[in-house]
Amino acid sequence: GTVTRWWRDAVIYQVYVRSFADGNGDGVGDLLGVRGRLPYLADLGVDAIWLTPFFTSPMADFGYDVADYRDVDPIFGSLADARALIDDAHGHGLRIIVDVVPNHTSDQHVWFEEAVAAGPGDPARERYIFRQGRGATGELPPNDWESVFGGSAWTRLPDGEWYLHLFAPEQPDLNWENPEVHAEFESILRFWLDLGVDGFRIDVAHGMVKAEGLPDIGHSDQIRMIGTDVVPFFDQDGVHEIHRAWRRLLDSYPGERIGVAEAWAPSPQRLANYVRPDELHQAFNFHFLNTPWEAERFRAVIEESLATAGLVGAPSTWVLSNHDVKRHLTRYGGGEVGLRRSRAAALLTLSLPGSAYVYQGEELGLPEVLDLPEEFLRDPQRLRNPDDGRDGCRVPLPWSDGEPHFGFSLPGVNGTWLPIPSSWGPLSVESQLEEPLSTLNLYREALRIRRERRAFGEMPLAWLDSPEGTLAFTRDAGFTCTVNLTGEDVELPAPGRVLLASAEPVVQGGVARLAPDSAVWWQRDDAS
Ligand code: TEU
Repeated sequence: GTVTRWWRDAVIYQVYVRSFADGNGDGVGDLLGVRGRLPYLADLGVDAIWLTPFFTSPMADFGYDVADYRDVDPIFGSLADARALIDDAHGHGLRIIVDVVPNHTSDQHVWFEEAVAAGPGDPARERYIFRQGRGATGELPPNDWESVFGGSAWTRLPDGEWYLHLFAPEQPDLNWENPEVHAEFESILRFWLDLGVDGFRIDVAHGMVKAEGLPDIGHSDQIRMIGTDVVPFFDQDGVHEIHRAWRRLLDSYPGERIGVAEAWAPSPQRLANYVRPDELHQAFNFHFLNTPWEAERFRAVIEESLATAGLVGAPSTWVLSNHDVKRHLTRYGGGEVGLRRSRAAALLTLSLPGSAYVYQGEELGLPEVLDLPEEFLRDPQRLRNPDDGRDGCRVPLPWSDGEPHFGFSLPGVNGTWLPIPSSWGPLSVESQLEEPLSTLNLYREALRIRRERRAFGEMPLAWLDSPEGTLAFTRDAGFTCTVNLTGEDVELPAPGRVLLASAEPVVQGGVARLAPDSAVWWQRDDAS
């Protein structure tokens, strides 16, 4: 088909299906709910939607434990709903990316049930990673690997064998040494490609291949957010063969279907290996997730990311938040300061070269919910660290102030799966649409300007000299972005007229006074 390279500067909106919109009135978001809100997403101005897993699942990890990759969990709807959603989205000019989870299945996947029933030595166990334990009676795990969610990465069955799970015990790791696993996943990808999806977000794309012999690590502090450690279960060279095979499969379909890697690699260079022209199209750039609010730190991350992107010829893919991390408004200090900074961060990331991911609710300036009642907390990651749960970034969206459950659910519902804070009325979509300077309108306007300048994403960035604590760079024809990351007003020569601002600067006699923690998009009028 025609090569549009649409993904190179696309803005992709992450829908956490469970918390986006509830179409059937059970307090849990679903595909029908997403379908009903497609006009909102089209109007917002994003190019594509990434849907988090909606496949059949016992929900031990809220859908990242898949029991049937070719069907929809009843809580989210049906296969017919998925078809209708894909078609409607395309009707609105929105592409659909689905989440594929190839590192592990659910423990209720038929393959795992067969493996457990079959017993030691049976070929059914070779789809997973089963081993004998150590110690006199095999009472110790086969090696010292720890699960990302805490505790040993091994669980023992009553028959004495242990199975590997890099995440929860309900998420047994598949054995990618087994050709049957490859064949099965290629068939799953085809299933969704045939239904018309435009690509896949590949969960734990760095994890499928484990080092030969499953060697011990020998030290405990194993996994970090952006791993600097080399561990025998992440980022093994062999994983690239899988992604190359998937790229060939994607390329055999018309319309540029993409793969985006959720990969954690020990260096930007190692991460770049996932986005070679014969491999995946994108890999999330997670560096902003732990960049403190300091101009020098942001500049360093941007420069390093652009340099790596340049090396591999694939654009960077900026991320401020997702369903696994504390929302950036709260990371940036919360309250008024957090809001100011997150609005500025939006204009900064949306004017960088490459593609950007927007996590649902960041366009509303939602904070992390830090005081959810104990009885609602069910994220398995809490096992590892009670303060590190991911529930607070997964609270349902407020759609309208006046309605029960802020319009997330239908009126008759008792409650939403996580309660929406009563203070969120003014943050609702409806309220913000009426407020010209709202965060939602800031995003809508930014995305409109981006879309008008189709070449925007591909143009190189050139830094301008600017006062300490600020960033300034130009892009295409006379466009400049300035960011003031200090808590004070800062003056600099006005680089044009104001196109859009997270907080309006004062411009007088060619000098611009930038408000604290603010970003401004400027246009030089003499530019062609
Ligand atoms: O996340 C992979 C992953 O490594 C996360 O555990 C991440 O490091 C952590 O949550 C950061 O706090 C993916 C999914 O995004 C996540 O929701 C799943 O729980 C996980 O895979 C297992 O499928």
